[in-house]
Amino acid sequence: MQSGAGEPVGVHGAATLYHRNMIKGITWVRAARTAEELETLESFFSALGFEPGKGSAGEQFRTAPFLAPLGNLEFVTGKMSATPEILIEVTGLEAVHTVAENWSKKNSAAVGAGQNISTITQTHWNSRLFTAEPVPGMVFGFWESENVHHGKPVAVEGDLSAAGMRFGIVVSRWNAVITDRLLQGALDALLRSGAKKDAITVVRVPGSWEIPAAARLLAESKNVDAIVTLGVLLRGETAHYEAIYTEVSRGIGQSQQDTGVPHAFGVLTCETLEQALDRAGLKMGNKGFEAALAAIEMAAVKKKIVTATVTDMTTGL
Ligand code: DLZ
Repeated sequence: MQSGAGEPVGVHGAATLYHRNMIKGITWVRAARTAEELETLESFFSALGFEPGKGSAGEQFRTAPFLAPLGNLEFVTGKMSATPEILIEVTGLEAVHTVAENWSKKNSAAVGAGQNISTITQTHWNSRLFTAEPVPGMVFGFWESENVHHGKPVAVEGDLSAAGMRFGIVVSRWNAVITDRLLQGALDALLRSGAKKDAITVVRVPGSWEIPAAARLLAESKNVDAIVTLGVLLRGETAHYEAIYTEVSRGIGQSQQDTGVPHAFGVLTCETLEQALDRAGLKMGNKGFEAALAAIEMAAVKKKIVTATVTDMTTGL
């Protein structure tokens, strides 16, 4: 069956049509009993690295959404272990467990928190799981499949561990009110992902125009595994905006291709300062953080591809 916007896209048996384009996502809503509980939950899920969503608030309520890249509904019959209703699939279960335990130790004074991170145990569904109860009565299961390809097409992918890697960040001073925030975001992502402070070199350049040249010098120094480029070009305030943007993006791309060192692109192109602020941490995430994650992932992908054997590279799709 042809797939198109809004059309049925699949047939299971004779009559089961599903409309992939109409289903947007799953939101599980759970009421915190007090504002303090809500704050504890926010603190817990932030510590675990969940991306915060855009919450809402009124006179009598406030929401704290957290986003995950994937959501499923799953129904079960037959053998059902005492599994929490909410299961969060992760990669690196031990690392997540450590973060949860550390959070728990720091927050033992919070409402009921501090006691309830279980040990990691084996499940009967070929996975390992631990449970966390950051506030009383709200139990979350964190699990990792023993099949590393669970739930995803088999592919060579980089993970998001920056441990043992070296990074260069090239950041422009032009519009520093924005680029400083991008820099903070990038540093936050690298450090949270396990990079050491002394494994990060920050190079400041006058404006975006100068980013490619500095990035290339860094890449050619062979002292970094990946580079994060950060700048902002404001259309309204930049004469020859198109020409500058084209050259900056071409130069960064060319440096990446010529040197083989991954360069993440964190140069914002915005109409206004307000738009740029939104993308530097106010309303639309922090593009510096995102660029740094891309740099980590690409450095890891490069390492895998370079060191892989033919068997490693056979994805068996
Ligand atoms: C000159 C200039 C202008 C007008 N606008 C911007 C901008 O919006 N963002 C930016 O990063 N840099 C700008 N610059 C500075 C140039 O990138 C460059 O630093 C100078 O032309 C000196 O070579």
